[in-house]
Amino acid sequence: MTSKLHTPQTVILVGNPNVGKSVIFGLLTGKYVTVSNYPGTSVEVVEGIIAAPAGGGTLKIIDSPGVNSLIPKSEDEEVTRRILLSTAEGGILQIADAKNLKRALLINSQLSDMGFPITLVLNMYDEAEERGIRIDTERLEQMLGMAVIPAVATERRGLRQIRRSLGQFRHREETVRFHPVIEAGVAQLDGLLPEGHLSKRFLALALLAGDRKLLGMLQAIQADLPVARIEEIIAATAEAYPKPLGYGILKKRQVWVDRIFQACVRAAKPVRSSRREQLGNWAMHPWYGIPILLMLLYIMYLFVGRFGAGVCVDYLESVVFGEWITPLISRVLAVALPFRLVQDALVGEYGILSVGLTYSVAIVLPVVSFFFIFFGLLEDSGYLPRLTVMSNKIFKKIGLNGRAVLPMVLGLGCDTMATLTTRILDTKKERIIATLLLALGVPCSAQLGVIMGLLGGISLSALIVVAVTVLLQLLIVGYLAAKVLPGRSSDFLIEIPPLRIPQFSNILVKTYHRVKWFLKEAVPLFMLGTFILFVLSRLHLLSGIERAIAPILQGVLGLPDRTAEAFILGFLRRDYGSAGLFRLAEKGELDLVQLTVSTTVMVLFVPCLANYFVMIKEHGKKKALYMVSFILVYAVVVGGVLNMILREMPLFSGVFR
Ligand SMILES: Nc1nc2c(ncn2[C@@H]2O[C@H](COP(=O)(O)OP(=O)(O)OP(=O)(O)O)[C@@H](O)[C@H]2O)c(=O)[nH]1
Ligand SMILES: [Mg+2]
Repeated sequence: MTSKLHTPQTVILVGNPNVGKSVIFGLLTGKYVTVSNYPGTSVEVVEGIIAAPAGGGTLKIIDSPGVNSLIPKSEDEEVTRRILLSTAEGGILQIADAKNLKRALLINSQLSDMGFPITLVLNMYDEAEERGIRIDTERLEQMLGMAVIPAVATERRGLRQIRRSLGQFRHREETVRFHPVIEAGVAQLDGLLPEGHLSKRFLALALLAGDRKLLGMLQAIQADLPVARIEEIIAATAEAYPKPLGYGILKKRQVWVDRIFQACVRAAKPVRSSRREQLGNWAMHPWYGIPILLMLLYIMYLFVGRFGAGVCVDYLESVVFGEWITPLISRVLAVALPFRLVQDALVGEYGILSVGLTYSVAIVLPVVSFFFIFFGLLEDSGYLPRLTVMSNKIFKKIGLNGRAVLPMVLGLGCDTMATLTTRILDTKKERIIATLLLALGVPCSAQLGVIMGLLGGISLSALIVVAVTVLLQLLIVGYLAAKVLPGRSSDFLIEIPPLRIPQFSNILVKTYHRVKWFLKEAVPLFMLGTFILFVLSRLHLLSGIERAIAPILQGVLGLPDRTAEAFILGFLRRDYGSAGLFRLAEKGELDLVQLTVSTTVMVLFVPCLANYFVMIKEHGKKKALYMVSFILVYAVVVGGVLNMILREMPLFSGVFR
């Protein structure tokens, strides 16, 4: 094999999912990107600029979503392929999980075929060593014709070599040769494909392997692409080859991978599984997994609900805001701005400060922060993919791949982000169902915290009724959507990372960034919502709106008119809507049944504004509108039925007395 040195302007971090690309990106650029212990953390491309190591000029570093193949199956893989297609002068820093070298070699061979110069980082070397895996890196360098750097990103081991390597990528020119029939097809396609920086050999192989989307993308580059002729060649090659072409190409690559793996990797006798591994296995067991899940939920309830929403909120609301901040502001305002209207707008019944700020900072913020810490621990431990495996059976019943559990659980952090994460799902149908269910019935951290802390504090049975009702709706709607929507579901496949002890610093940084995000995105909306209520009440429109929807509120849901306020706030953010309900309950305007019904409707109610925008971005205006209209009607119907049951059935009314 021949190789030559190459200095690129752009360095793309590419690799299988969950191998430490984002940790390395963060170390190289100093820029924050989310790092978690489950595949599919990064779903979008992030860029950073650094000074070129050789001195002079800058380098652009790009972090990409993890891929298992460069012939994409899911949207996140598509994102990575697109960035490879569009980066002209690029070097690849391929990040591999040293204990899973075979998978990395497979994409290494595809990347080489694309024509990129590459450096291979064997990350997670610590875990490979623990498992008795020995890699002959010199031999690997020779066989691959590229630099190979062992690294432990979380301990910064290997970082200096990685930095130095950024100036020097080696170009490998020859890779796997395929069956003569396939090679003949490649040669024929060669003349028809557009000149570009991606090698025509790779394009031809991808087309033969059945990558339909690629043809469209190439057509966008070259309008007069002889599509018919290309399809003819693909068909003729497929005809002449005894097996599916994609299979033949993959098999040959695997032979190449195995040869290199055999030559360079020595595995000691497999060590007996450790206690941590055992715990990891229990966590995904269909039976043992359940007590573990319940225990975690209970710990979460104690940590977020009792401590965060109880102790911390009490202190912040009654002491910090109630005794210090609000009176202080009122006093200052009385002197500085002695206008009744301004004072009302700031500290009145719908005051931006006395209500908007107090509610977002004194009530929702502490709850959300505690949730973020707990959730970060779950993310980094590697529990979430195990939860996915455990719940796969149920999810399969409702037509969703078990992988969809991940976006659902992430939705508890933030539905908007989770809607983006649905990209890891393989089929359109699954993405739509997951997006719909997220918008329908997965409360976000803030709303969950508010409900758990406040409703749980009033009545545990009410909390359980809300939870069971909402879960039931997720199952029903998921099941029906799977039946009604066209399209297919895919097979379940997820890699299970080892259980890891979360890194304190990562939890801290992650929570900090999430809290910052909350302050920046949510708090202004809270204030805006309060202001809208203030204006509406001043213009005497609020009572008009309340009267207009009274037939639904009173007639169907059995709720007082004032709850309209909370639902108006709910359009902006559902957590704020829920907080508004509790405010009414505190004032004695809602009884327990009404609080339970309204809380349930608020969970099922329309997604928050940000989530709605992401739905439009991902699925288009029409589908987003359909989903939201459906959800709105459905929420009211479920609330109506729940109201009837709770009022009429002695079994339930007993619980609520
Ligand atoms: N033990 C060990 N853990 C590591 C190492 N590098 C990264 N990790 C952990 O591996 C997990 C995944 O890291 P990420 O940087 O999010 O991985 P990624 O490749 O960006 O993942 P995706 O974006 O999902 O494709 C995190 O929990 C890291 O803390 C390492 O060298 N050793
Ligand atoms: Mg990542």
